[in-house]
Amino acid sequence: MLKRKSLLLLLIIFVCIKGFANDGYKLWLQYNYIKNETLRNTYKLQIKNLNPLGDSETIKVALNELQLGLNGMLGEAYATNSITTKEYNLIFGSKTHLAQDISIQLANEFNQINDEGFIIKSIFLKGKKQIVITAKTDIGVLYGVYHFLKLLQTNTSIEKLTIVESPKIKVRTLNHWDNLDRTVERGYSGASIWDWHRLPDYIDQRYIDYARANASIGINGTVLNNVNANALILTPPYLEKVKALSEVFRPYGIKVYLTARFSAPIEIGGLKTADPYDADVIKWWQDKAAEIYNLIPDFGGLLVKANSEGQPGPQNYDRNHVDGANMLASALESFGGIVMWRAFVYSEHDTTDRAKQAYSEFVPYDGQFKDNVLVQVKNGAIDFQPREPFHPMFGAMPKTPLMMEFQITQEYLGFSTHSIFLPKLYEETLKTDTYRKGKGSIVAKDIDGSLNDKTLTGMAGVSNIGSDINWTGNVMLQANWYGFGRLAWNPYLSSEDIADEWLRMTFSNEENFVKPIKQIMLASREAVVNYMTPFGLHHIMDTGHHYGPGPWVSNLSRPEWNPVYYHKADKQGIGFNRTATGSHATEQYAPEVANMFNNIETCPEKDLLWFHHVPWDYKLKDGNTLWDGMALKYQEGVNQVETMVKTWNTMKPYVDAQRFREIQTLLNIQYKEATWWRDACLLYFQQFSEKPLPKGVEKPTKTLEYFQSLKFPFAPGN
Ligand code: BDP
Repeated sequence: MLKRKSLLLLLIIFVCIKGFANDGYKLWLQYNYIKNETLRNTYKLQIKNLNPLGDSETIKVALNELQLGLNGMLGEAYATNSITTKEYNLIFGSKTHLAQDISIQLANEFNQINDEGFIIKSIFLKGKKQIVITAKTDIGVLYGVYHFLKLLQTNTSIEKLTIVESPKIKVRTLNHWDNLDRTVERGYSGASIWDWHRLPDYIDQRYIDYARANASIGINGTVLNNVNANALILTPPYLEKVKALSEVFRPYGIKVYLTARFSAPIEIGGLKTADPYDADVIKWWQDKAAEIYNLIPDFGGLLVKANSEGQPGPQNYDRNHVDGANMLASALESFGGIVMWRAFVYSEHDTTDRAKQAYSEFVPYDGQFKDNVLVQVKNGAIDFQPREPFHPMFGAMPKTPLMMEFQITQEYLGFSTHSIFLPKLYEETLKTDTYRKGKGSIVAKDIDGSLNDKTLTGMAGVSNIGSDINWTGNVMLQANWYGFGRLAWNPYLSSEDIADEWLRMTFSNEENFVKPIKQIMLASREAVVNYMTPFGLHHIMDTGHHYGPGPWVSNLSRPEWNPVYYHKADKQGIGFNRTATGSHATEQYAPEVANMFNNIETCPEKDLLWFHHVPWDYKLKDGNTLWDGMALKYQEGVNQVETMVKTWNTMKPYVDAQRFREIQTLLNIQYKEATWWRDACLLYFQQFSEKPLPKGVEKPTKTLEYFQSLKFPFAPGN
């Protein structure tokens, strides 16, 4: 028996070393065999025995993960044993199960953690060295176990450990824009992973691996369905399916949430109205909540898109956002549920400036929402562009919990073909100063509640996950799922550290690999801004599907759906005047910020055309005219992708054949599409600037008419 086991292990090791096909399914939980013998032996010396405390489902999950990880990385078959027999135990369990002589040693650390936090500490017990992973709850222990495995995955010393960690944000969710027919709105990684038809009976292994991946980065909630909601999800057959998923996720600390279609009482309840003041409607939601909690006692709550892009909402009945949100919040509150009410609203009747509408509609309601309501705000005021200034709502509602909404799926950033490292974008928003309470009032402080002592806090990421074998359509984009989770745990982390650990866990610890690839990842966000929307340009993607350039589009029924509305290029110049001489959008920021944006001299050049209509021959800081500078930026973006391609091409020795080739192919496509963006945009804007391309910018090889003729009737995600 033992012999067979060791043979199997040898085989696994052989496969790992030889680098057989790796399809990316294992994400950052690769647990590759540690080839460096010295390091491996140091780890083995310090981990002899696994000692789980307690036998909850979560502790079983933690044990399984440790065995999977340690067996893979150290090539040992780890068993469990009782604590005192040997030294170098790895003890893991919650505080209630700890022996007194251990918990006494950790009293100080326990004071520093919250319910989801954890402690990893090297201690001495009866003169023998031990490592303890503990927490106030079993979920905390599981988070600690993943952190411990990460130490080994990133080849970090475990000699003298004192790690004390707690999440800084409470609600850390993925938002799946998944439909019940398994299409995914703005999804570029295949179909929905939720196999609704075969649920509740068939539990796909994917659900378990999805939960593992999320728990490993601290994501504790998942909204299963699209914000453009279908009321059917709230009917009994679907709730049974949701219940089945909740049971898979529970041991991993992940709660399920659903989106609520505001008109559900009419559509599935047979009522005549969905008016939040109507007694029958109120009762209908209360009964629905009771029905859900009866099936799923730890159900997280509801996410609502109301009165936005055609979705029904309280305004259909002359009520407001507070009326709608509070009605649902009342139904959920006795069960501990929350309402995440989205601030993504803009109306076709307001022709002034779409960027101003969410702030105008929501800020006056500050302090009126119930305690279990979060207002979920996109990072910028328009819509998930490659770059947007931070949303003016951040910091502006001191009495209302604002939940950050980032997009992980790349609706406006080239879909899943473009390898863009998004934590760089997230970090930029989180670290920006709102000046709402003086200097240092950065967005992250509003999100984690510290700016105004908010206790309910949250961050949501619109998922990029689908049925593709590698989950995200491109292995490089797994980093965005990973990075989102890490920032939801701690919004002060640096994107550089996130890239570093992700690369080591996903691919290799070889410095010759990590260093150059980290560099291209960190540059990739600026690259996409450069080749798509430099200097604050935005929303000039082709229409509907948002794939490829379409700055010329001007024929859509709603003005603010047309790219021309956003860039406003004419013979004089280009850009949207949002200053005091324009739409006045800058007034929605704190005075320090408003003044900075208002003045063309102090407005950061990265946001120039977001706030100003600028003459073509305006002198930029580097002495170039705006036209030349813009053209050079487009070229720079293309050059940056070329560097990405070239750098990746030299990485063959460090990456298994399959992932190497897939990423290489995708980067080549990205290069092609970056040149497409450059050529199409420059040819189009040149009609207005009437100036030649400056030296250093390659001549387009096709005509503007050619680019305008391109059609993509079946582009995914639309
Ligand atoms: C936009 C998408 C649309 C979403 C909407 C939203 O184009 O598909 O439904 O955001 O966030 O970016 O509700």
